[in-house]
Amino acid sequence: MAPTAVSTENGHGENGLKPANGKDEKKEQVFNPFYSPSIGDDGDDAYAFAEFKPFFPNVSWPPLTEVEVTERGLSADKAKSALFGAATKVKHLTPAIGTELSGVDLRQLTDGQKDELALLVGERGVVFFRDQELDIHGQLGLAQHFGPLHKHATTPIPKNGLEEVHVVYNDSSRRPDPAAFSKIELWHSDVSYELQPPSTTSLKVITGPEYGGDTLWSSGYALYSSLSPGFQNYLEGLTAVHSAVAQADGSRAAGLPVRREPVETVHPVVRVHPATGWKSVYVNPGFTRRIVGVPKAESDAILTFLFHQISDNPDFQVRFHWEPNSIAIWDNRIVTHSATFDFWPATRHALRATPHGEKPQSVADYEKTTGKTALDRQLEIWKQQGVEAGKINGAATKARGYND
Ligand SMILES: O=C(O)CCC(=O)C(=O)O
Ligand SMILES: [Fe+2]
Repeated sequence: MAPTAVSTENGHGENGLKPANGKDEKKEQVFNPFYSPSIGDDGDDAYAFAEFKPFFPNVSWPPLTEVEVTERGLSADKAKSALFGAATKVKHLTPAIGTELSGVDLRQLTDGQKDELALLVGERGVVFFRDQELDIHGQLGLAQHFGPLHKHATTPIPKNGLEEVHVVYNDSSRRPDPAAFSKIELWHSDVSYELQPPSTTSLKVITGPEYGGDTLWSSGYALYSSLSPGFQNYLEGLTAVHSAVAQADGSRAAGLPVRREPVETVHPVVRVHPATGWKSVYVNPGFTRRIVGVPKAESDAILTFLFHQISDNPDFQVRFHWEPNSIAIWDNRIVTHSATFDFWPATRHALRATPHGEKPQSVADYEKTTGKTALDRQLEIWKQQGVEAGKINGAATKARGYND
């Protein structure tokens, strides 16, 4: 297969492995390491988190079926008084995306505070916590408050067999090959090809480098708000195909099991967050392959443009430097993310818990089922701040550029 499409979720493998059929076809096979997860580790069993090192069980799971999800953010106190009341500091990191909460112990949250957290993550895209003692069982329990847990079809689970955990692991024994892929391909929304892609997803770093290994998130709300009204309207009527095929092919090419057959699902290009009611662009370089019902060249041009806005526009992004015991909780429905791979030969190890969200709702679906009007986040924020788009006190402000 030509390396035209990519999958991620921390995908780095190595060259020259035997194909799954056991035959030595090395010479004929084009092996793109970007498609394939890390295999094996440094063999250090004395490592404190050895039971969470990557493991690829050779099992077979049936296709996913529809599951019921209750949007917790809809039950939340909009002021988030209980959650913010427990925090010593609430620090927004950029206007578009990202908030760090200090002083909160995620083990102690009440159900009401969890609902408020769901809403906060739905508004801010990603929320960060440091010094968290929450263990993986607590992390799974928190995720389960937001929805039924997702099991990944290809990425590693921990050696202790917890099938709902997605393991992110790199050590000195595998050096990521920066020549194998372009950075734009790494941006993704987790498993967006599923019928009910994830909502409020958490990642805890348990071992990490002193510097390097940062993760970036980009806001789909901000991307939507940045577009012209005509283009927003055009995108709202479109759907796109999201595919798990390249990710599964990558695993098979590395001789790894695919635990569930890959799926392709059509989702709206603009989806509405059920709790905030805000519109967000829902495509990502990792898994979105084409826009349905438009000429291929048009689909390619639009997706390329949107993918570049996701990866190139720093005004939509936040970048987080992890310490051991940092946890990020992001809403996969309205952000994309990308990890950096600049830390070899250090070890970086993290565990993810991933709840299913609802079936993505288009603007038309949302407005029909709720009777509400879907909104542009930026216009709503400006309204709260007492300004209209481009105006202060009713008078047009002069646009300015940047020419330093
Ligand atoms: O390693 C990271 O920071 C993120 C990896 C990733 O994409 C994920 O776990 O969803
Ligand atoms: Fe991811």
